[in-house]
Amino acid sequence: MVNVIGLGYIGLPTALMLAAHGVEVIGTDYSMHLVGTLNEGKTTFKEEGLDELFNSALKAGIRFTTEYQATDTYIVSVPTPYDKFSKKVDPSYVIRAIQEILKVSEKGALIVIESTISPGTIDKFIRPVIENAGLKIGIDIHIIHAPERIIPGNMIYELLHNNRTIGADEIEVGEKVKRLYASFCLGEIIVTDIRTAEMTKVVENTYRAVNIAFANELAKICRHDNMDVYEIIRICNMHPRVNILQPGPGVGGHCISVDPWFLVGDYPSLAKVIDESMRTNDGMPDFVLNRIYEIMKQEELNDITRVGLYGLTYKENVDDIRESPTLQLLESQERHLAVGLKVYDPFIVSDIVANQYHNLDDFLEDIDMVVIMVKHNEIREQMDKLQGKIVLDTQNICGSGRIYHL
Ligand code: SAJ
Repeated sequence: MVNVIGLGYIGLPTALMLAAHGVEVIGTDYSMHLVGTLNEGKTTFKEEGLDELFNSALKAGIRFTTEYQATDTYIVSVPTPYDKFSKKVDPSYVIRAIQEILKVSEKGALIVIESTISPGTIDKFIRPVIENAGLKIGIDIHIIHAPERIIPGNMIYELLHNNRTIGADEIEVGEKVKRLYASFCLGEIIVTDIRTAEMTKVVENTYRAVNIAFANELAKICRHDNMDVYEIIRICNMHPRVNILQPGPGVGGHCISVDPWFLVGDYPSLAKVIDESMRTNDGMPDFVLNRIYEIMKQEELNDITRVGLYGLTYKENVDDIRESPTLQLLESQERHLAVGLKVYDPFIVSDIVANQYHNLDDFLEDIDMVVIMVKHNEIREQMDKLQGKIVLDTQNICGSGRIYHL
């Protein structure tokens, strides 16, 4: 039986996928509310295909509880926040999960950590926890790192199809965990050592962050001399060895905007390009706020309360607002004492910011200028509603009209 610890964005789909493919699974989360919701037969976030997978897993007998289970295999997918000042990973949730596991685990149990951790975390923080409990790693407990790689918005497909990395101390243990994931994973599964697995995960997200920062920097250069950054990137990407990502209003989510900081935090004098890239991305919400003021001036709009931000989530078609560029922009706006921007997002039903709307038509009725922060399908499908509005399109999705870009 596999006990999946942490039933959030990664743990839940992973637990469901294993259960739906014939593995006996019990999911554990410390939140009674979350476990209660799952036990009522409801999922806890929106993701394409998640509800169907949930039903298959329920039929296969998956169970949810707040208790850690006595078993021989654990998958840990608890959050790993980072400290905004030191830029270092905070492994406390993982440590606590391991401590709880050690109280009930069978001798020789496998503990697979899926949570993203900074390179060296297992050596520095996890091994000592096990050793201090008087247990021998490799005999009493096996520690494995199998970092998740799925992208919110396409998680279920990627869970099935992405290649995976498994880091283990002994090859046989790695192969055993590989067989577990191969119960559903159609991609290639590479077995390597733990340090390499830790590093590859952070490097993948760092590569993407640096690429986006490059695109954001190009957007600023092009703005300076009124060039079309999108056309330039489009043409450059026709070169067989160039693949530049898209500029945007900032980089959010709990991955690309966080993981690269682990490298900056651990190697401050070495990770220079990464450090500068992260600052570039983090500066984008302010860049958008400046664009808003510029355009208002140009269009002779004096009332900031007639400007609305479309989109609160960190990216399109998800309901996750962690590190959202829109929230960062609103924070900056408060610092500038220019409070009053209106906000709407079809994925956010509860009230989380001031001046928030819950209906596209009401939102549009009350504003003269729309800032498209997120390219949700809803707005792509209802572009005609933007007619007559001034639009700052940070996502390059609008065709014609009084459109401004980054
Ligand atoms: N973004 C841009 N320009 C782009 C692409 C994205 O500005 O061209 C922005 C998005 O709007 C968003 C942010 O970047 O604010 C991050 O979004 P994303 O779609 O690039 O990535 P995440 O954070 O949702 O998921 C990433 C993925 N990593 C990689 O593709 C290397 C995913 O595979 C990882 O599993 C996930 O991080 C994770 O959990 O680590």
